[in-house]
Amino acid sequence: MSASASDCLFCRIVAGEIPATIVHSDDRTVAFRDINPQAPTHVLVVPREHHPNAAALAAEAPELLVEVMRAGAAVAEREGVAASGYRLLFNTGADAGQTVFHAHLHVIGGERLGGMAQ
Ligand code: IU
Repeated sequence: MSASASDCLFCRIVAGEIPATIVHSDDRTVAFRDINPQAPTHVLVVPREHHPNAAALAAEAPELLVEVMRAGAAVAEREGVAASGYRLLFNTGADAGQTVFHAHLHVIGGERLGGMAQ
């Protein structure tokens, strides 16, 4: 873990150096709209601290993983998708399609979702 990584896109969004549409922010997490949404609601929740993926986050700061999940649930409530259902997803590693190596929780919903993939 490190507080931030200068070459990490999501650290730069957290720091306000790259614009994003922020939908939630607290002292440990930030949530913003995915630039390439896969459903009507597609938000990414990230810890402010840099952890490369969800497994590292779970190992290094399990209480922060809970905060990320809690923020994801709060975003789903605010987006109006909690009652109908939504998906919380961590892609972990290249074979899963992880492209940004700062742990991020996808909050996806707003329509009937197919399959298991993002
Ligand atoms: P993945 O789980 O690592 O595949 O998800 C990365 C997501 O980050 C993906 O859905 C992108 O559309 C999204 N994203 C973004 O929201 N803003 C960006 O500047 C970049 C990627 I690059």
